Amino acid sequence: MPSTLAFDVYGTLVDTTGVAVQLTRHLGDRTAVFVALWRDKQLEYSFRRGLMRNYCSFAVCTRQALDYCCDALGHTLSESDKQALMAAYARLPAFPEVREALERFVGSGHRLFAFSNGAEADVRLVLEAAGIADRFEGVVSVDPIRSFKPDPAVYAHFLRAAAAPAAETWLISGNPFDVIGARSAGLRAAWIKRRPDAVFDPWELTPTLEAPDLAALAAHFCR
Ligand code: LAC
Repeated sequence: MPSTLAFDVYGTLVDTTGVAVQLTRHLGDRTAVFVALWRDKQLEYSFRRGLMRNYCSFAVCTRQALDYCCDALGHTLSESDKQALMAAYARLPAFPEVREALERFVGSGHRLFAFSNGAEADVRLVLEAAGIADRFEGVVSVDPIRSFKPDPAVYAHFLRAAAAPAAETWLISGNPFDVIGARSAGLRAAWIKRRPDAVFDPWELTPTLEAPDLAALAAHFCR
């Protein structure tokens, strides 16, 4: 039965650790620590702004998190270095299996959407740079709601924007907080467990499905 599939973008379709290539020049063997803190802070800022009802775009969360990491880890980067890093964030690479897997989902009649904290124009640029924009029927951003995942309002916004019933809609995400948010809002959700040692939050809400990557998930959805 064809479903409506809401693909999370950062950490699910594109690899946020792709910025490491750019950062290694500046940070050497401390790159991995910086990249992980940058991602954690970016998400923390989005959660806090959602709770505070003090919305700024996800790009602002990303940039402020970058500034935080430089201060916290004692790295001085020039404004042009920071702008180059932000530009790299707009050109993150797709995970290797993504393109082919998306093709399989489309070929099986599923409706595919990108559903992200990122503003629509930013998400479109990332998908185009990764060469996967043409796979999606649409891009749904949290931006019109002026809040972030996992606010239930943004999952409700997705269902309205895609004109899809919750019972036939799946969130597909590599981010456990996103999967839990979607489950809490009444959607089904698949967790893409990209690292064997990744831990899912031990809450009462669990993924409907789990797969190591999108190719494995496509094998389940496209029999
Ligand atoms: C997104 C973040 C959660 O794309 O990765 O929505």
